Amino acid sequence: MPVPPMQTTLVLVKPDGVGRALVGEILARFERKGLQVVGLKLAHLGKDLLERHYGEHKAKSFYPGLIQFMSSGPSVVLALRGLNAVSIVRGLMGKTFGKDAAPGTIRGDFGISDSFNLVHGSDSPESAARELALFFGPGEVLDYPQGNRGWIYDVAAELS
Ligand code: 3AN
Repeated sequence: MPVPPMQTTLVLVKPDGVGRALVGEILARFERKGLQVVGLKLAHLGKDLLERHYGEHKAKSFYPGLIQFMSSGPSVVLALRGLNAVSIVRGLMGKTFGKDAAPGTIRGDFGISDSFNLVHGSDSPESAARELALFFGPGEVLDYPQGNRGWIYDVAAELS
């Protein structure tokens, strides 16, 4: 069966998501959409790694608080794969601030805060490649068959 062109993207369930016991709920939304989990770990992220990850925000006023928050407890680090995975994840996450995010999105359904916004998702394929290399070592992102792919992508119809 042909495999549609796939993207892999980096998602973090941030310390507020872990602390509020929303990991299962958040991961379920990505899985139910049809994205494949190809990397997953729980990690207490260090400041050095976070400073590299959030380097583009270094000059922003919220940066010290962001690093403090993100290093305050464990996060779940995910690699998710699927067709258009980067934009699909961003859509499921919702707008940056919970108070603005639409109902039905993760941030819209579970938060109001600007700072504690539950999830991170790479904002472009280029960012995804950079971030996946930051958070996952060799062999930690796996290639394996997606059992439900025939239903997710209607591969038979693409053949006809
Ligand atoms: P997104 O995560 O939606 O891509 P970015 O890239 O603009 O948003 O911001 C990165 C992170 O910085 C956000 N997820 C949020 O945690 C934090 N952040 C952005 N703007 C603010 C702000 N004004 N106050 C507090 N935290 C912020």
